[in-house]
Amino acid sequence: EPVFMQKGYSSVFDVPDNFLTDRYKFIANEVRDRFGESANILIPVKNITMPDLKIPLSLDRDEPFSLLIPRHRRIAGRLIDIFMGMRSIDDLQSVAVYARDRLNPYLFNYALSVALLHRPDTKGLSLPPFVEIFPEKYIDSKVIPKIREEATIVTDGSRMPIIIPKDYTASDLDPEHRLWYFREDMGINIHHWHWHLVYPFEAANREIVAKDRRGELFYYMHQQIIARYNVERFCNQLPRIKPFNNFRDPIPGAYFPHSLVASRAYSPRVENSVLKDLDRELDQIKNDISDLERWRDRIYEAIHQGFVVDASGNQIQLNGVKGIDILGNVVESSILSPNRQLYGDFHNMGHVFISFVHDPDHRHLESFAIMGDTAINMREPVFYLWHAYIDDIFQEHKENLTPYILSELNYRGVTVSGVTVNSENGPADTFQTFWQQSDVNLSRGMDFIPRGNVFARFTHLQHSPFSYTININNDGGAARFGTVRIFLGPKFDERGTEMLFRDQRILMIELDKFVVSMQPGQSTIRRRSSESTVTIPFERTFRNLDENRPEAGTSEEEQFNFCGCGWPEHMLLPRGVPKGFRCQLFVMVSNYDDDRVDQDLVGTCNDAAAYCGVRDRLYPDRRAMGYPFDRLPRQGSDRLADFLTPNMFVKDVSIVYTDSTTVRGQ
Ligand code: CUO
Repeated sequence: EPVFMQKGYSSVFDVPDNFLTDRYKFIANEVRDRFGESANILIPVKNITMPDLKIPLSLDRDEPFSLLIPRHRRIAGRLIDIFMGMRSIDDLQSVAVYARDRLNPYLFNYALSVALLHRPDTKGLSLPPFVEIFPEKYIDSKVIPKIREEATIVTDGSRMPIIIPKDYTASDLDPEHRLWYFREDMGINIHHWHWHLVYPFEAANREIVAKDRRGELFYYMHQQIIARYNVERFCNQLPRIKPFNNFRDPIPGAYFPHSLVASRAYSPRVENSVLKDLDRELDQIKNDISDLERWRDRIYEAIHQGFVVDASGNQIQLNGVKGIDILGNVVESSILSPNRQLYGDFHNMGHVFISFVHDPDHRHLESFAIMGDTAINMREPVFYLWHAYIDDIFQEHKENLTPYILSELNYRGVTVSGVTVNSENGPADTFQTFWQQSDVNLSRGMDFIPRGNVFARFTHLQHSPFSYTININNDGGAARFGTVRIFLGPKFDERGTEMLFRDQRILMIELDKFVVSMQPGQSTIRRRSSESTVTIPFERTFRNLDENRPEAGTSEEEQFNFCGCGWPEHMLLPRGVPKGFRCQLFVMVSNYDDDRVDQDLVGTCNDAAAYCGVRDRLYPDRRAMGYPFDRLPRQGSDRLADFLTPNMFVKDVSIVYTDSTTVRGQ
C-alpha cells in the first residue's frame, strides 16, 4: 500500500502548471496552497507529452455514460487502450491526473478502473468503492442537499448520518415495490457493476475479454440473480417473473428511480411503455426492433441445430463442454462471439432498446434510463424481465443436453448421512433474517465541500450467522477428497404446490462450495455461513466505510479490485416470511477427481469464485456451472427426492423473517 493511501495521511498531487485547465491556470498557486495546507504528502506528477485524447474528449463532461451504447464503448475502448499502453505507473498517473479534469467523469472512472484491474503493475491497488464516488446514482436525490448541508455547517466529528429512506422509489400500491430491498440494495448493484468491470465484453486488447469461461459465467451469474429474485418473489406472495419475450408487447409495470446522473434526473419508465425503432444520431444508434427479432431467431436456430456458424461459415458445436461458454458470448454478445455479424448484439442491445423507450429518436434530448447503466440497472424491475428472457434462451440450450447419468452424479463409497443448520439465535434448521442499518461514507462523491467524512445511513437485509453440520461416511479404505456443493431452493411454488424438479432446479440458489478431505469412516464437517465462496463480507463490498473507525478494513480486506466482486454477504439468503418460508437445503459431495483444476491459488482472491471466478486463473471447478442442477434430470426424477444419489442429502429448512431493525456496530 503506497504511503499516501494509508490512514492518517492526506495528499495532493503536485500538478505541472501546463496540466491545469484554462479556467484554473491563473489561480494555480492559490489552489495548491489551499489544498496543500492540510495535506502532509505532495505527490509529484511527471510532466510528459500527452497521448492523443481526442476520441475520449469527444464525450462531453456532462453527458451520462454507458458501456452498452456502441459509441460510448468505442470511446471507452480507446481510453482503456491509452491507460493500458502507458509505459510506467508514473506515466499512467500523469495521464490520469491530466485527463481527470477534462474527461467525462463516468467514462474516466470506468476506463481507469478497467486499466488498474488489468495492468500487471497496478493489480495490487485498491479502487475506491463506486458508491462513494457516484453516490447520486444510488440514493434519493432529495438526500443530497441534506448531506451537503450537514457537511458544510457541521464540523467533522459532530456530523450525524443522514438517513436514506428505504421506501423512496414507490409506495405499496405497486406490488413490485415489495422487492425494493433486493433491487435497491447497494451491495447487489455494486457486485453487478464489479462483475462487468472484471468481465468487459469489448476491448482493443483481446486478453482483457478472453478470460476463462467468461461466456458461461455471464450465463451463470445472471441465472443465479434471476433464481434469487424469483425466490424473493415467493417470499413476498408474488409469482415468478414473466420473461419479456415479445418485443412488440407493452412492458408491464413502471419505475421512477428518483436519482440523478450527470446532475439530471434519470428518466422514469411509465406503465405499458412500448419499444420503438431507435434512431439516435448522437449515440450513433440506428436499430429496428426487427434487428432484435432477427438475432433472436438466429440464436434459437443455432440452439436447435446444436451449432453456431462462424464468420467463415464453419460450424461450431454447442453440445460439448464449451457449448454454453460459446453461447454466452454469442447472446451477450462479447467480442468472443464467433459471428457478431450473424447473431448480432442481442442482450446488450435489448438493454439499449429498453433504456430508450421514453425517447427513441432523441426528440426530447433525453439520455438513457437506468436500464442502460450497469452500475444501477438491477434497481429497475424491467432488468429482471429482460434477464429472465435471456435465461430462457440459455435454458433452451441446457434442455437439449443429455441429462446427467448416475455415474456423473454419484460418488461411489461416499454417503451423506445428515445435515443440520445451526443459526446463532434460532432453533435448528431455521435461518433468521431481519433489517440492519449501515453507514456509507459519501465524502468522496461530494464536490466542493469541506473535507472530512459524511455518512448516509441505509437499510438492508441481514441474517444471523449460521453454520452447516454435515455427516459423511467414506466407505473406501483411504482418505478421499470431495467437493461439497450447497444449494437452497423453495419447497413450494407460488400456488403452494410442492415443486417439480424441472421447475425447482432453475430456482436453486448456490450458497457455498468447498473442498473437503474425508478420512475412512464417519466424519463431521462444520462450515460457517461467513466462509461462503459465493459472498464477500460487507466491509469488502463497501471497503473502507470509514477509514477512521476501528472495524475498517485490515490490509487483507483492502485487497479490493477483483476481490470487490462477490455477492454481498448480507444478501446470502432470501428474506423469508414471519411464519418461516419453507425451503429445501441440498448438500452434495462430488468426486474431487472429476472437479479439480490444478493451479496455484495462493495470493489470489478466490473466496467469491462462484459468481466471479478467480483473477488470472481458471474457474476453480471443472464441472459445468450450476452442476448438478444445470440440466434436466434423468427419467423418473419428478421430484428432488427422486434425483438423489447416496452422496446427496436434502433437509427441509425454513427462513424466519422478523420485521425489526438493528444498527450495525450498536
Ligand atoms: Cu449484467 Cu444485462 O448483463 O446486466
